[in-house]
Amino acid sequence: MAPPKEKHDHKTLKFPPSFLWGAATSAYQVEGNNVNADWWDWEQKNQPPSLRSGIACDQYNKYEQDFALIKQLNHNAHRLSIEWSRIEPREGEFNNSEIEHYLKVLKSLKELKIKVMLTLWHFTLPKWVSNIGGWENRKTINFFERFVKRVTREIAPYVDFWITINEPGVYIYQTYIRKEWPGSKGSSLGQIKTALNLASAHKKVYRYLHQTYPDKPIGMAQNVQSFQTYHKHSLVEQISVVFADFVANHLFYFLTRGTHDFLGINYYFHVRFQNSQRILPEIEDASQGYRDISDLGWEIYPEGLFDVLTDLSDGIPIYITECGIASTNDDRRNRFLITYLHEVYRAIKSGVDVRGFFYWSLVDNFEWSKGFQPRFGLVEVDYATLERRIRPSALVYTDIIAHNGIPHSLLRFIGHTVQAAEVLEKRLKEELRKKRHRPNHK
Ligand code: IFM
Repeated sequence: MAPPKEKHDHKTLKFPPSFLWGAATSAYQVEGNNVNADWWDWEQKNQPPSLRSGIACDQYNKYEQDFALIKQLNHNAHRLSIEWSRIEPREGEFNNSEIEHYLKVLKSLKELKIKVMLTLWHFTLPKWVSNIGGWENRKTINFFERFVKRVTREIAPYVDFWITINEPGVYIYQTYIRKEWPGSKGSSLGQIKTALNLASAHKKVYRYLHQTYPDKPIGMAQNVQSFQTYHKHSLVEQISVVFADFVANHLFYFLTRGTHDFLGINYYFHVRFQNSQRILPEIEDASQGYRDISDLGWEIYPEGLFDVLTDLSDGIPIYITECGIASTNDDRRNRFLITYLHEVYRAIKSGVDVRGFFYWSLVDNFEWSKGFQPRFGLVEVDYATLERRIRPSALVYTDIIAHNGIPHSLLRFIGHTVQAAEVLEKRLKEELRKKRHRPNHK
């Protein structure tokens, strides 16, 4: 595929040639009317109408329009998923017209010369699978494998990279620990079974795809997080960092070792452990005053991306399969893109083999139990009319793509970030000073 036309500028921080630049979505979050999925029923029972997915962005019908935007914005790659519950709405009954639909979707990306990264499972299950216990039931592994075999037979010619499973850790956390998502039976054993079955499903499907389509790299999209202690010399906080890093960032890779052609990394979270009066340390709430945060209260911490990339790098290529910010008025997205990509650049310069970046998300979409309020899109969706409007930050990303790197003209934003960081640092110091003077501060 011809790379986007590059602009020459000696001061540009250049990325490797043939770097993939794109955005990501998932079927349930953008398509609309996925009535055969477990989420659909759960929403009708548990969520007020404003938090139900409904027609979502209607991308099921508007995919050509959205893909034209991808082209217009100069992306050379796109990550998307297919919806199992559409393709196999009842056990063993495959809906050919839905397979046809996805063939059209994928073909239209290929006609635009866009590299396709396809996710085979992104959080939603057909109702009939959820009725037998979902991923807690070992049978789901074989059902998933059968689905993958059936559908990839047809769509494989239009796919360049496979992602087997999206964010197994987040799925378990939201379903079993937070209990904010459908599927929880509330048992810790269920949690463990789910983790092991997801790992087995990845391995099974990896082996099948690897053998059948040897030229198409396969990975898993993992939510990885950067961790930090709040007080450098707190042993409890140090232990928490090591433990959390293993569970969140390494456990799934460990369970599925040997079955990754690349590491797919979704990066959103920087976590600071803060020793408290309790036995276990607390996680600092970044929205309490003096951190730079997104609309969801998630800390904006670009350096964490450098840390996880250098930590996970072990010779396997890495694709950043998701990284994005919820910002309704788009005010922080420019700086987000530049500073996070600057960290990717630094990681590459340090020897990490990063080969692509997929911003989350192309368009605003259904953010699961939080509904449509969080706005992650490079493109705004007006949910009343379903009209799409390109946000200014999308053009900053386009500029970066056109330079295949960060041009000098954009680097000045990083200067602003340094200033902003200094302001935050002063506020933090002040906060710590106040804390030290609190009578019961340890
Ligand atoms: O919207 C989600 C996506 O489904 C998985 N990764 C994180 C995104 C933002 O929360």
